[in-house]
Amino acid sequence: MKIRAAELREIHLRLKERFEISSGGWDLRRILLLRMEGENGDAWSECVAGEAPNYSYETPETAWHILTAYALPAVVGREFDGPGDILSPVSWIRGHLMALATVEMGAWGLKAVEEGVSLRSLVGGIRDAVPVGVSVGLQGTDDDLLRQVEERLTAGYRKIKLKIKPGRDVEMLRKVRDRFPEAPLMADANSSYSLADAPRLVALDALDLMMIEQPLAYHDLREHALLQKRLKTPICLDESVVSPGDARLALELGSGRIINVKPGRVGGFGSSREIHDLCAARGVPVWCGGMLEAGVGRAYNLALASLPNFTIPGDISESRRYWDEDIVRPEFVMTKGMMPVPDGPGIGVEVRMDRVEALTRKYWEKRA
Ligand code: OSB
Ligand code: MG
Repeated sequence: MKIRAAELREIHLRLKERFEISSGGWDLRRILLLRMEGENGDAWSECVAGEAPNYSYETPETAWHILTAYALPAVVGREFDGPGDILSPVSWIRGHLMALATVEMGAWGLKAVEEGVSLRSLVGGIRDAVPVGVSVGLQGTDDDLLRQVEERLTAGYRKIKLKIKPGRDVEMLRKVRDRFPEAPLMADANSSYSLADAPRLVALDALDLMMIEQPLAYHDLREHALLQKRLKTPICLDESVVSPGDARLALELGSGRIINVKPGRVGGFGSSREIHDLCAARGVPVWCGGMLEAGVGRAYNLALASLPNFTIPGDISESRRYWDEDIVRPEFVMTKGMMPVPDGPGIGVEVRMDRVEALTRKYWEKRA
């Protein structure tokens, strides 16, 4: 596969409603979109770096820098076997996995286009549709939260993830549980607790949650293992796992019993598949997380979530949960909590060029 040109842009896309987590919030997404041209077609990919360095240290600025100063100049004009070696010229770069994942995933998209197959079959997916959930941000009041949960359950979502932080946890979740005794609920703390808060977290065991996501510090697998020993509820790791090696260590230490795989966080589909496989071999389920992606990133997440060990509903909600209008056609819509996985060639949805052009704030390109 030869990369003949790369085109990077930053688009601004307003969320329908603010999304808030323990460490900050999003109103507007500033999304980097990459288009790579091969000899036989082109493919789009999306960078998931958030606007502030709260979830990860990466931002649109750092990703733009890594992509335009290093990664894209190193791949344009060169020949590769495929997605597995596309990052080999920049293997010396430390970190910046969200930036690099944009290129790696784009190579999967391009390979699918050039071979005339769907991304889903190229990556080894086995499902036509996947069960999906929704992530509900912190709300101003508990009544607002109850209304949100009701609306999402009525829409058919099969897992409701509630963001928590110290002071907005046990009592708030108990109200939701009392109102919806049977609902598939989980909580995500985004690293806002310490081991000293263990009693608060142990109190969550009474609420029949599917899991508690990333309660402790993003770099601390040891403390997650100590906490898991005290909790009945499974811990699910998000921020703490950025590589297959982290996943292996986490499972060996007992830091959690479930892993949320976000391909952007771990550097692309190659390491996502490795994490998927090593979890499958140990009987540990995984699910596909989200980073408030627009339609391009969502198409990649869906393809990944069609792999066999993605058995828990992912944070892959419908386009209309995020945007007034998505950047792809058709938009992502679910039926009874199941989202069809596109099966056309490549990512299986069309990028709406008119809309992308209108939303573009910054542009860069390089041709061989
Ligand atoms: O922790 O999973 C998270 C969004 C931005 C940053 C971190 C997270 C999230 C979500 C949103 O929970 C999931 C989605 O894309 O719907
Ligand atoms: Mg999370």
